[in-house]
Amino acid sequence: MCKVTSSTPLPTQHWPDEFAKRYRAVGHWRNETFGAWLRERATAHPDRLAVVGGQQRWTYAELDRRASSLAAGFAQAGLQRGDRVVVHLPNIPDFIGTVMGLFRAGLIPVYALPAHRITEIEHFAKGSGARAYVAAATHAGFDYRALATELQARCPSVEHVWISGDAEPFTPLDALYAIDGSALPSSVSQGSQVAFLQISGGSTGLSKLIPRTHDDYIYTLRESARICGLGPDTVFLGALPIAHNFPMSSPGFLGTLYAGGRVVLSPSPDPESAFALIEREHVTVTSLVPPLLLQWLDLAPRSAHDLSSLRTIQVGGAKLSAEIARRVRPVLGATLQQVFGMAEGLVNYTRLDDPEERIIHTQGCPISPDDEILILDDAGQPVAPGQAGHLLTRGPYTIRAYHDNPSANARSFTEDGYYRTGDIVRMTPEGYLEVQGRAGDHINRAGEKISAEEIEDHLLSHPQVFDAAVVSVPDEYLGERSCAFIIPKGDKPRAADLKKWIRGRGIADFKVPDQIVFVTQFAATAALKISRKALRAQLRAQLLAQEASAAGTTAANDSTATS
Ligand code: AMP
Ligand code: DBH
Repeated sequence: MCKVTSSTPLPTQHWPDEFAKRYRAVGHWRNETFGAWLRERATAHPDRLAVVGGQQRWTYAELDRRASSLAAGFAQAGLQRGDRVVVHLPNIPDFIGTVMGLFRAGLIPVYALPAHRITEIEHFAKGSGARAYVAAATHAGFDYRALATELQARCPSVEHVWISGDAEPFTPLDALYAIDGSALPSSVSQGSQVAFLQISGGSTGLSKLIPRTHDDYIYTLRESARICGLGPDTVFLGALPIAHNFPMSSPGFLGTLYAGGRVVLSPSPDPESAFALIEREHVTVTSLVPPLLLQWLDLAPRSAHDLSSLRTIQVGGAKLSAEIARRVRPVLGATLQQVFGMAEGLVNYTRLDDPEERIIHTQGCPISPDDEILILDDAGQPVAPGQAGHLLTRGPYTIRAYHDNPSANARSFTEDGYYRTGDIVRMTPEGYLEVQGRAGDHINRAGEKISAEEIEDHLLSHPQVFDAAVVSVPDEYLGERSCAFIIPKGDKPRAADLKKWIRGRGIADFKVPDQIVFVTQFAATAALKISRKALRAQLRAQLLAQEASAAGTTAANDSTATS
């Protein structure tokens, strides 16, 4: 059952004064807000197309008008400045209309992915103290209205539900668009206030909520748009779910709108849908995760669609192999840009004019001259130049704390405010980062991060599971897949039933283990003393060795070194 709103603190994000002063003095933070810059763009070029999706084509003036209508509608319903609203929408114009409306009203969106289900949504609603939920009626065969009903039963603090599309029994979002919001101010917020809560990939346990301010996020939009060469001619294709931080802000749909360009939304990332839109809308840039890039590279040579408008293909979210990186320009005729970022802040880009080898082999360098980077060994000492170590960072757009989560904050931040990214990187002499792997135990499945612990907890509540360990396994296509090792209790369950059961727990499909291996025990030695981390490493090594011998390979598989 959800906590009531009043007991959930208003999200904040603070940098120590000396940092905040400096970030303002050098012009990173300009007290710009989302509501205000949208109005400025709509005034400067009202008739330019801003958002294209489905049958809809909204100009900047139209987007601005819709944002005001929704802002007025949310306020009329009783929502108050600072209230949190879970946004659970796919790639449709209503996503952008909704978040812009929330910004204008000083409400705080909490971004959920379309793949999330009741368990995750309840966690977000509860953790943020949300008072409202906005979703599409259906998407990809799933009915979000049923989820909304369940959510309200579990979380009475979620008083309002608005639905894009056929809303019964809830209120249609469309009804709010009919409200006249023209008397509202363009913004009621300050740059230093929290604009939204982003979701962490969940390195340990459940996802954490990431409060980002107008000042810090708009700084990344402005600089990302500059680094990526965006302007009025830019046509950005949102192919990945745009609730992800990458297609949202690096530079993503928000960076594109900030730069006065056009956002085209693809309901699905598959190359068939995307290629048709690229041809029709003359798309110039898009962002992909490595497995999706593989699909695009595979289909492009056989596709009848004209892709010649593409200038930049951004790839990030998970490590891109140099071999695949090399194919981007010859096959897609566009410049590859590697993007290594995180919803907590730090974003690195290869620059468009970097030498080809640097674009192929590195994951870029930070956005800001004020991004501070530490690469430390296990003992917390700086590594020698060029050596691999733990990446820690702080800067003008990297958070200093998660929302309302003291234990995660104690783990994830140093006393002097550095964020422990969990990534293992090395730095080239030119100051570019190469991601080597990560220290933690999450699974990076095609860019979606899955916490091993979260899935183990689900498995452990199954009556026929005695113990469970979930590990990442290298996968040719996904980058990594998840494998659950299970010690059964009593009768061994069937793997397929276990998967079905875990899906029935109401979690995102990408979290359901790809592979299940039953074992009679875990470590043969001192099982009680072995750490979870060491156990997972051991199980992964065993599996890889078995697979290698089954494939007749004699070479030791060393891929665990990076995991
Ligand atoms: P999240 O916490 O969900 O925002 O995910 C951020 C994490 O994704 C980073 O800390 C990295 O582990 C991973 N990641 C993002 N981009 C890349 C990339 N280009 N190469 C390798 N790993 C990446
Ligand atoms: O994986 C990510 O979270 C990510 C990748 C690229 C990200 O948040 C970003 C760029 O901003």
